[in-house]
Amino acid sequence: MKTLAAGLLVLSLGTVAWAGVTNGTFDDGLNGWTVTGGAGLQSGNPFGLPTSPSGEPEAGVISSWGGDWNGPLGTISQIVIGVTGNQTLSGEIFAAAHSGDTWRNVKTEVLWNGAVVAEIARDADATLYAQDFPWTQFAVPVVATGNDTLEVKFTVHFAEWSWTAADNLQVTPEPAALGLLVLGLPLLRRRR
Ligand SMILES: [Ca+2]
Repeated sequence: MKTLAAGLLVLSLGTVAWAGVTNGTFDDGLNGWTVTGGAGLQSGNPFGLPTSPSGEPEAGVISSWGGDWNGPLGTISQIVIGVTGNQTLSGEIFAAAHSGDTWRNVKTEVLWNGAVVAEIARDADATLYAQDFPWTQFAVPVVATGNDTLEVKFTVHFAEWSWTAADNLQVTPEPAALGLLVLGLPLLRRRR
């Protein structure tokens, strides 16, 4: 009986792990993501990119003199399935540029169903490099329908160096929903 209960618990945890963002930490490379333009997997502090708070690898665009004035130089996106209702979208984002021309700016944007829900944008700076900037952690409320598009856009503008990156993208139940889940666990235990 105990084995059966444990098996059911593993099964339910497995289901929970499957729903939501696939490979949001990039531990499995870029699997699960649709990648466009110059976006790619980043690891080993490439060209000075600081390690993300949750740990490398990260995904992003790092470029010397590259850019696009008409949009992002690269994107990553995926369809988030199996999650509905009020959720919290969280993650870590980075943007920095090294150039004497401040207008060679950079931007990392996180979009949920096409709307920007988190972003970091910075002018270029002639005296600063990637390691002089912090990663930004964000957590924003989103409404999930069970079939939602998560996208990150990396915009760079021909600076001598541009670093844009993202990591640890997760969708988790908002605190109220999480409370219900925690309340439900003792009920399950009693039923055994
Ligand atoms: Ca990571």
